[in-house]
Amino acid sequence: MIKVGVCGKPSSGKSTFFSAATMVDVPRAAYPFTTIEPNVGMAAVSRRCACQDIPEIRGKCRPRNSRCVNGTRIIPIQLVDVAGLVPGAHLGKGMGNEFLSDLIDAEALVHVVDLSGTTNEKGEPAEGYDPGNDIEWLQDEIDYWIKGILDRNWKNIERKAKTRPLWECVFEQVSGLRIDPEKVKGIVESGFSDTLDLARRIREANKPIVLAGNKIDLPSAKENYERLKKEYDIIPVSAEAELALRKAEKAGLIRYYGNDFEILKNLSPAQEKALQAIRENVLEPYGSTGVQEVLNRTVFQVLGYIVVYPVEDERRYSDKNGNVLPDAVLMKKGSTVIHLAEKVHSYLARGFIAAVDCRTKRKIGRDHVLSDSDIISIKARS
Ligand SMILES: Nc1nc2c(ncn2[C@@H]2O[C@H](COP(=O)(O)OP(=O)(O)OP(=O)(O)O)[C@@H](O)[C@H]2O)c(=O)[nH]1
Ligand SMILES: [Mg+2]
Repeated sequence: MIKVGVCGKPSSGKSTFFSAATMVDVPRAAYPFTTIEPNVGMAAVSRRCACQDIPEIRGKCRPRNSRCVNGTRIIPIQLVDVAGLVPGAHLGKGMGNEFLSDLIDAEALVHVVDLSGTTNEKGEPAEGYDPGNDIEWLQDEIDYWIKGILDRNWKNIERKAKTRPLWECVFEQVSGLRIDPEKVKGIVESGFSDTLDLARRIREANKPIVLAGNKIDLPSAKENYERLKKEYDIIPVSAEAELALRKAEKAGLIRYYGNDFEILKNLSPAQEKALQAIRENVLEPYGSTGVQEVLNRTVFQVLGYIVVYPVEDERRYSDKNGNVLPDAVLMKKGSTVIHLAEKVHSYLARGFIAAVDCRTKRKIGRDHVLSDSDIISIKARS
């Protein structure tokens, strides 16, 4: 399963983002280092469901590994929330950077930045702090953490490299990062000046970072966002608003549509005021709270995943029990039919005979490259 890490300075709203995305209740508070041990939970990405394109099955999905809600397919991913990082963490400041090993196998990082300027670089209360200061140094701290892994093992790497290619020995030490060996080969063979340089290039290839500009509900965040969006690709987010809306929905108070909500029950004046403020300060100006947008952008745009629907019955778009579009599988762009077969079940790959593109009813071979929203039936000897 895809794993995404949530990181940033203390009090930027990482745990609130995590809670809003997973609905797992974890401690959240306005003092630094509320989180020390990592929180792990299931979040989801969302995409228009393939059932929407095919009149016979529209709205008839019976998913097993995901959900289809009003024509949107909701597919689980794993989210990890960790302690806050501060500048100089690699020198032992704050909680240090060793806890980043909780993110070692994350495929991408969401960097939660407090755009409101109400907390300083250590996450302490402040006024008029420039969040522009928080964007770049986090990358350096991650680089130093990877450098730490390399340095601890460097003697070993050098010794082994006497008889084997250097890149292989480097790869062995960083394979926990779930990095593609070919990428390590390319980086090592193109030359590097020191282990920090090597670490930086491994991070760039291995841990893309998506910027979540949090606390956009606060008036001071708006100004900072308008200024910083010219320089950075930053998504406006209100983790707190998303959490409030999802909790209100869970309690049956509202129906939440992502870009707006409908009140279902009589609310107290305070509840109504709070929800109306979310509508005016977040949903209307920004179109959403940004939490789902951050996860979708991370998985589909930055990591380049597509959604593919494997089925057994190509006419009914179902498994053998008649469940329509039972599974939605996240595959890397460029994956082929045989990659899908391997992912669904090893016997499908071993006994592969042919596959059918269920939309066109055409036969396709093992090396056919998959497209987003493909519905594929694989025939194999059992
Ligand atoms: N206004 C506003 N406040 C927020 C938002 N997200 C989080 N906060 C507040 O910011 C404070 C810190 O939130 P946390 O989620 O605990 O922050 P964290 O980054 O996990 O902090 P540490 O675990 O200490 O590193 C809390 O008081 C939250 O209520 C938001 O979107 N808007
Ligand atoms: Mg936290």
